[in-house]
Amino acid sequence: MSAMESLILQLHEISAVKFGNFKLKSGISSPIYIDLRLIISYPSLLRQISSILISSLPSTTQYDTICGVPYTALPIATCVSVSNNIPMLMRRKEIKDYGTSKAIEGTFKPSETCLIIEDLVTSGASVLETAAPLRSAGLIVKDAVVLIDREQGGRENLKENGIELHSMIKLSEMVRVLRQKGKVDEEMERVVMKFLEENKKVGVPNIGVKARVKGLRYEERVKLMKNEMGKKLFEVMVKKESNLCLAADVATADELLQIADKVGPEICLLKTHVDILPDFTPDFGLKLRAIAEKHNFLIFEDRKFADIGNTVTMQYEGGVFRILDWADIINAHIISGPGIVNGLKLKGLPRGRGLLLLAEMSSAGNLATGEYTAAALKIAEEHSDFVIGFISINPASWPGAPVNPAFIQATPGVQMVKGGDNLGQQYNTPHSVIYDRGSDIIIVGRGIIKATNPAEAAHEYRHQGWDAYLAKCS
Ligand code: 5BU
Repeated sequence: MSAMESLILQLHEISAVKFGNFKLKSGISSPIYIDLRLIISYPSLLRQISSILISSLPSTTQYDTICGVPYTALPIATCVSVSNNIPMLMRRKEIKDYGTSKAIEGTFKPSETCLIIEDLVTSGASVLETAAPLRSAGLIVKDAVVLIDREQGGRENLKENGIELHSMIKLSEMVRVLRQKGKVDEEMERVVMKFLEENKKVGVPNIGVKARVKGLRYEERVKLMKNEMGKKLFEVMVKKESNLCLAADVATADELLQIADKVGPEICLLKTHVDILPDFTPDFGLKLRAIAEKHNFLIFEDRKFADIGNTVTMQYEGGVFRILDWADIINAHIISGPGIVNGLKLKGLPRGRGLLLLAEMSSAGNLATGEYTAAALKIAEEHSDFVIGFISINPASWPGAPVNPAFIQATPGVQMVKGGDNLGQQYNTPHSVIYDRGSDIIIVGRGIIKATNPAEAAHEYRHQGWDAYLAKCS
């Protein structure tokens, strides 16, 4: 008899597997019920489960720590931790409002990988509930291992959220073994198999509408950021209590320098479209940098590079604008593939610059969605020495959200009232962008530059953006 068969028989023996008619948490009636809470009363069984759980993982699975899904998987995770000498973390179901009020207990380093351990997966919702606070604390969650997979959509739901499910026992296999060993009759096997066939896909409640996760403060996130310019941006944000970026789309370079000086105290970042300035001169960069230094903000040229690696190196460094000389941060589309990042990095990294990838856009009908957005995230992870984050619209809705908090999310399409212009721009409010959509920086253009008093308007946007950030962290 294989170890797995023996385990299945023991689970049946202790009545952790029952046949009959049971109402599940999701509301549906099931002919089979599994209660793994019982295993703590059988230490030798718990020990067997823990050792098979780890040995059943593919050898390529990497993890630095493990975390059990509360409550049933906590003793399993503890046992795995102790017998394999793997550090463990614990996720609080209820966050205390005194003391440290941490969602995750235990020590870990940012960017470490955490393996989730679960007893039973149906839709995968509980695994996702545990993955969310781990991810927002900066841990990478890519795999979950489960004792029993009920084969009701959990694997697929988790995959959509960037988690691969490894299961020791599939429910159908379990029933087959119990039938072979004479523990259930043919009729019950048929009923259970029919039930599994008919209930293959159980939707995750609220999938897409992710539970709100307390945001990590910028002071913590700066420690996760690899790129020096990205670190500097977080530091400026903290120092100035500002997550406001001005989109300085004014008519002339002169006007730009004037508004930069007026609005400078309110912003962490100033965004330019240098190719719209008719009076651009080679000393523009120097002048803007002097104002940036005076008011302590960074400069972001919204160039949206999109060509092959070799071409963008020249566009970045050369031409009339010589963007590399004066822009702290630039951005790029990923339509041409990761070569564009390599090209820009070649020039930008030695100069201490940072790159934002366009993962989403604000305009109606744009094509930067779904797999495109996911590809941007993947490229960013692979180039986190240079990529500091994303231009995004609703990162809280991305598969696998919350997105790695090492990355900064900057969102255009922001005004005090939801709406749009007549050329497809779509606006959301500072609060909804920062609090609901999980962004970090609001990028505001016409909301400020067309205001009667731009400095006053910027002051108001800064307050709204910062208050939403504070609310998100509390
Ligand atoms: P507005 O005046 O607040 O609508 O200006 C928005 C700015 O952000 C403007 O400079 C755009 O070029 C920029 N932008 C955007 O609106 N939407 C996007 O998806 C991207 C950039 Br990327």
